[in-house]
Amino acid sequence: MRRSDGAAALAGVAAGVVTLGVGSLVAVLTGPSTDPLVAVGAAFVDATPGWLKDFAASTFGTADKVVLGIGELVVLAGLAALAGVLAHRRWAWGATVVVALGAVVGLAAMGRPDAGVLAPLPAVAGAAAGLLALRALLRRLPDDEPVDARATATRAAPDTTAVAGAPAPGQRSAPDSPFPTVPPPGTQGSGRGSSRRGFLVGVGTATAAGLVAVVVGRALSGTRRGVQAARDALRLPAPARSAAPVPADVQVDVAGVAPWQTPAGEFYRIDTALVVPQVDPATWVLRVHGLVEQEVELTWAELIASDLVEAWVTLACVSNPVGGDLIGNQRWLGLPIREVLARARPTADADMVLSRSVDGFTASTPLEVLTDDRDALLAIAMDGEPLPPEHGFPVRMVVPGLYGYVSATKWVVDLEVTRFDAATAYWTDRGWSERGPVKTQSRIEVPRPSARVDAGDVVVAGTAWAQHRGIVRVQVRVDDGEWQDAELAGDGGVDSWRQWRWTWPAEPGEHQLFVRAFDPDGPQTGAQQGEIPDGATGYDTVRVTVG
Ligand SMILES: Nc1nc2c(c(=O)[nH]1)N[C@H]1C(S)=C(S)[C@@H](COP(=O)(O)O)O[C@H]1N2
Ligand SMILES: [Mo]
Repeated sequence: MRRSDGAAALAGVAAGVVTLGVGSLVAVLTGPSTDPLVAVGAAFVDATPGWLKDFAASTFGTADKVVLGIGELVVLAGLAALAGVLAHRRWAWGATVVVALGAVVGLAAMGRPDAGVLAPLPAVAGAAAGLLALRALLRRLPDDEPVDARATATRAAPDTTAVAGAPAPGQRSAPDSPFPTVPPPGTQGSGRGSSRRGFLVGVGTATAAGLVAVVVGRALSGTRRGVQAARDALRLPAPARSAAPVPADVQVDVAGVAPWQTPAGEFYRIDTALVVPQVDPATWVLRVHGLVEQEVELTWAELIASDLVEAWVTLACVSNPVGGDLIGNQRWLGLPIREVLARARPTADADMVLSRSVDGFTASTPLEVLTDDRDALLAIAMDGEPLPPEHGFPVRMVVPGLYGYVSATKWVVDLEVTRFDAATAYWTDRGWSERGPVKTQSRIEVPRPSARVDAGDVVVAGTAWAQHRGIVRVQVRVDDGEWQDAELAGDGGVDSWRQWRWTWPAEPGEHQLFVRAFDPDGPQTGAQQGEIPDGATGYDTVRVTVG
C-alpha cells in the first residue's frame, strides 16, 4: 500500500459516479433498461439461480430490488476504487478495468429482451467519461509522498502495457501539477495542503456532477412521463358484463382480518423488472402466433372496443409461504383470452400458450385453461382504474386458478400458441414446475402469532382460497384436539378467496391453533412442503398465550 492509494481509490469512486451519471443521461435517449445500473441488475436477476432469488425474496420481501441496487453500488464502488488505485500505478491497468467494466455493462444492456441497437451506448459513453474523469483526477493527486520516491516507484518497471499516448498519472502529476507550490495569498498551509484541497475539490466536483446527472437522467426519462400522461388521459369502457354482485357479508367483522378486496395500492408486487416497463397504449400490440390457423394482431383500440367483462379474481404467487401475504383479491376488467384465441384458431396439437411481456418475462399456461369458460382475461383495469404501471399497464393477463408465474404476465405483448414439450417459460427454466395450479390454502390472521389473549371466547379468523374450485368448508384445531367447523363469510365466487371465523372457548395456557380449508374435492393437505417447485403446502398455525 502507498499513502496515495487512498486518494487514488477516491478518484476512482468519483470517476465511477461520473460514469453512472453520463450513462443515466444517455439512457434518456436509449431507454431506461439501458441505464448501466438497471442493465446490470436485470442481467444479474435473470442469471441468478432460482434458489438465490427465492432466498432474496423471502429474506428481503419485496425490498429485494432496493437491496440489489445497494449491493450493486457497493460492488461498483469497490471496483471503481480498484480501478483508481491500479490506474495510479499504471494507467493501462486501471484503464483496462474501466474498459472491461464498460464492456460487461454494455453486453448486459444488449442482452435485455427489449434492447435496441443503441443499447450499449450508455455504457460506452459512461466508460469514456469515467476514463477522462479518472485521468483528470489522478493528475491532481496530492503530493503526499516525496516526488522522487513516487516517481521511482512508478517508473520501477517499464510501462510496456500502457495505452499509447495515455499518461501514467503518477508520473505526470508532479511536473504537471496544476497547483502552485506557493500557496495563493490568503491561504495558509503548505503547497501540499493546497494541492490536497485542489484534489478534493476535483473529487467533490466530479462526484456532485455525476450525481446531478443521475438525478437529471432519471427525471428526464421521457417515456415514463409520456406513458403516465397516457394513463391519466384514459377513459375506460363500460363492461359488457359486470362482475357478479358481491354479498354484503364477504367481509367478516373482525378487526385484523385482511380486506376481502385488496386495495390496489396494497396489492403485492412480484416481478423481475428493475424499472417498471413503460408501454404506451397507443403503440401496444398483442401478437398471437405459433400453432394457429390465423395470426392475429390486437391493438389497444380494438381491445377497448371489444366486449369487456369484469371479474373478481384472487391472484396468488407461488412463492407465498404458508400463512404469507403474496396474494390479493381484485376486480379486473378485460377481454376473455379465449376470444382472441378463437380468432387465431389454435391447431389440434397445441397444448400451451407462452405469454411474453415487453421485458422478456414468459409464462406457460395450459391452452385448455385459456379456452374454457373461466374469466381468463387480458386485463386493462383493476378496481375500475387503468392498471397501475407496476401491475402491468396497459395490459396484463389474469387467469383464475393458476399461480401468477404461469399465467399473470404483466405488460403482455405476445402470445405464442405452442406445446409444453416445445417451449419453456422464465421460471420453469429456473427449476419451478411448468404447471402451477393454485393449491387450496388457508391462513389465520387473528389472533396474531404470539398474541396474549384473555381466557373465554376468543375470535379466530382469517382467509382461505382454492381459486376456481371454491372454498366449501374451513376447520380450526386447537393443539391435538378435534377439527372444529368455522363459520364461512359470504361467497364472492369460486375465483375469489373466502373469509372465515370461529369462536374459541379458550382455556388458560399456551396453545397452538391450526387451520385447514376444503375445496369440493376435500381438505387441503397438511404435508409440509416449501414453495419450490409448485407452491407451499401445510397447515398455517399460530401459538397464543391465554391468560
Ligand atoms: N412481465 C412480468 N409479469 C409477471 C411477472 C414478472 O416477473 N414479469 N411475475 C409474475 C408473478 S411470479 C406473479 S405472482 C404476478 C404478480 O402480479 P402482481 O405484481 O400484479 O401482484 O405477476 C406475474 N407476471
Ligand atoms: Mo409469483
